Amino acid sequence: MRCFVALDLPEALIRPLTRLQAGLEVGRLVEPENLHLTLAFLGDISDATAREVAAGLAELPDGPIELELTGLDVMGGRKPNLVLMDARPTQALVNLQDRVRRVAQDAGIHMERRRFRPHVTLARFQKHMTPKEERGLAGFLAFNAPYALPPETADSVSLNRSHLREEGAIYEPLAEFLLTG
Ligand code: 3AM
Repeated sequence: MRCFVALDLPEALIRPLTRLQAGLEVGRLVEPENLHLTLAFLGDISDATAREVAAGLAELPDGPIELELTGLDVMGGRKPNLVLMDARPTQALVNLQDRVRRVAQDAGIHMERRRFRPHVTLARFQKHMTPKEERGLAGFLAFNAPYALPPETADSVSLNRSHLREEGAIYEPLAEFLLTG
């Protein structure tokens, strides 16, 4: 199973994000129920390993965290393939990500040492954007450039399975863990 661990978004952030997405007329939008902040991508793991990760995540509670989305950006170099909202890498968020990585490593998963850039993906583009998509994206960014949201409390982490489909990935929550314990 292709799995990842995410910080679930508070309702109060989902509404403004879907409103923002509505202005993006190109690319494939992430469905409201699929909006999330990835804490760790686990890759292809067995059921047994997923259960081990779930057991570790159940030990996570350390209190809810403040999640602040600070700005709209694109990722993917000269040919961006993601539109995202960056999250402020607060100590609490970085610590949470560290602890989730440790849970994954303890379950025997090899974790790549990539710099953590916390973000919420809003839309994805095909590898090669059409000129129309490039213009649409440029217009959207120019119109919405300084876009930040006030901090909101995030209180749950989920273990998800990602089903890759031609029409886009479908995320299936396998387990949810409240940070409030
Ligand atoms: O939802 P976001 O964009 O944060 O990009 C993938 C997505 O992140 C990421 O895991 C999330 C759920 O699929 N992902 C996919 N393959 C990955 C990989 N090989 C990856 N992250 C790191 N390494």
